[in-house]
Amino acid sequence: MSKLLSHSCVAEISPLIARPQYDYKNRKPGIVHIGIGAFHKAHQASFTDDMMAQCDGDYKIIAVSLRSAKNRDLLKQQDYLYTAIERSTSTEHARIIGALETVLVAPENPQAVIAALTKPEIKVVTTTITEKGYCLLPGNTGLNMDHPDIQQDLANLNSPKTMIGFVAKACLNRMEQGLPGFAFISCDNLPDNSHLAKKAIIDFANIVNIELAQWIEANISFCNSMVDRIVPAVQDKDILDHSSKYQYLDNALVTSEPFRQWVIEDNFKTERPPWDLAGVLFVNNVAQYEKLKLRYLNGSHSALAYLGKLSGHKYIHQAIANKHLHQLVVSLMEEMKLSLHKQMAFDFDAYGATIIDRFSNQEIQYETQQVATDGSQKLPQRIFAPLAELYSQGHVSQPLCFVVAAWLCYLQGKNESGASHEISDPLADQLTAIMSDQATSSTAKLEKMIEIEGLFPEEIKQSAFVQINICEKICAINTSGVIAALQDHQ
Ligand code: CS2
Repeated sequence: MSKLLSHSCVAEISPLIARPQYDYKNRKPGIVHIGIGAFHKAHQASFTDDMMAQCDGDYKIIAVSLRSAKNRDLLKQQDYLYTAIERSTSTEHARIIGALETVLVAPENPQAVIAALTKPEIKVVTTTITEKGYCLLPGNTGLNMDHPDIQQDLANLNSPKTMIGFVAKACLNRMEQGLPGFAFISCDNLPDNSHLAKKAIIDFANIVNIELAQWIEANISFCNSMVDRIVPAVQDKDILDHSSKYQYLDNALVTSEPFRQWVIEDNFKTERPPWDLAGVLFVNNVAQYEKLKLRYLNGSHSALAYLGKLSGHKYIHQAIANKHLHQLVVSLMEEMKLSLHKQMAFDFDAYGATIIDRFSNQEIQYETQQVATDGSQKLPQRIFAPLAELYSQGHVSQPLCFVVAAWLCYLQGKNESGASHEISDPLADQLTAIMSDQATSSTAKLEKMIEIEGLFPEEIKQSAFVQINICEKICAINTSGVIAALQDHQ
C-alpha cells in the first residue's frame, strides 16, 4: 500500500516528480478562488505555483467549493498538496503543486468564505463556476433576480450560496471596515466574463445598498480573462496507475494536456500578481482572444461532443479520429474564420491545426458527454453568435447548422443506436420536454426552442432559411444517422 501524499512524504518521492521550487509551507494566502475543481487545479493553480517559484510574494490560494466537500476532503488529508500530470502522446510530466493553502466548503460554513474574501491580504478573487454560476438573465443582459439562489442570497446575506452573494457580502464588509478592494478575474468560458460578473454583482449590490454598488464600481477591478487547457475529469485508473508507478497515493491528482494559456485584461486598481513570470499574458483587451478561443476551440469541442455522442463515440479523441467528424471540424473552423477575419489579423489556420492536434491527444480521456453538458449555456457564444453574424453577411453556415441540429437531436436523450444519455442542463426539463415530444414535427419543435427567451439571437429567430436548414439536418440525423447525414452534405 503506497503512502498518502503529504508534507512529510514529499522528500521521499521519486525525483522524477517535480516539486514546488519555493518554500510553499511558509508562503501566505493572497488569492481566493471560487469553484475548485480539476480545471482550477490544473490551470490557475499551476500558473500560480510557477509564479511563486519566481518571486517572493504571498499568493497562496484559499479555494472555495460552492457545493461538494469532496475536493476538500481529499486535499485536506494530503496537506492540500496534489500532483498535476501533463500528458501528450509522447511525453508525461508530473509535478506536485503547493499553491493551495486550504479549501473551504461554502454550504458547511458560508461565514468562513465571507471571512476569507474579506481578508485585507487577499488581492485577487478568481472564479471557475461555469456559465450557469453567474445566474444571468437570458441573453446575459444582467442578473436574474428571480433566480431562486439569488432570492435566497438577497434574503440571507450572511449565508449566501452563490458567487454573486459571497462577493457582494465581502465587498460590504470591506467597505464598512475601510479595507481596499481586490481584482476579480473570471476564468469561465463566457465572452466579457468579468464584465458580465460586474454587471451581475452591481445589480445585486444595488438592491442591498446603493452605496455598496458605488463602492464596488470604484474599488473592485473586473479583469476579463481567457483561459485554455483541456482538463478531463479524473478517473480512478489515473490514481491507481500513478500510485503503482511512483509508490505514493494521491487521491486528488489531476491530469491535463501540456498546453496552457491564460490572457488577463490589464486593468488592475490594486496589486497585480506577477503571473507574467509564469507565462500569463496581460493585455489591454481580451475580447479577441476570448472570441477566437470560444469559437475555434469550444465551438469545435461542442460539435464533436454532440455529433460524436450521437454516433457512439465516448471520447473526443475518438470522435476527431473519424474522418467525417474531422472534416466537419475543419469546415466549422473555416466558418469561424469567415466570422472573425475582418475583426483581427491572425494565423487562423495554424491556430485551428493546433487545436485539432490537441483534440487528437489520446492520453486525454475527455468524454463527449462531459462537453455536451449545459448546451443552453455554452452554445449561444460558441455557435449561435457566429451563425447569426454569418447570416447577417448573407451566408447560411452548413457546419454551424449541423451543430445546432445535433444538439437538438442529443436532447432527445438517445444516441443513434438507441442508448440513452442523461441531459444535464439548467433548462433540461424544458428542453427535453420539447425535443422528446413524439407527436410534433421537427419544425414545430424548433419553433418552440426558438421561443425560449434569450436562447437564440434575433437573426436566427427571423430567418426561415436558417431554420429550414437546421430542420433538414435534424431529419437527416434522425433518419440516417450522423455520419450518413454528414456524407450527404460534405
Ligand atoms: C469544454 C471546455 O467542457 C467544455 O465545454 O469545451 O471545458 C474546454 O475543454 C476548455 O475550455 C479548454 O480550455
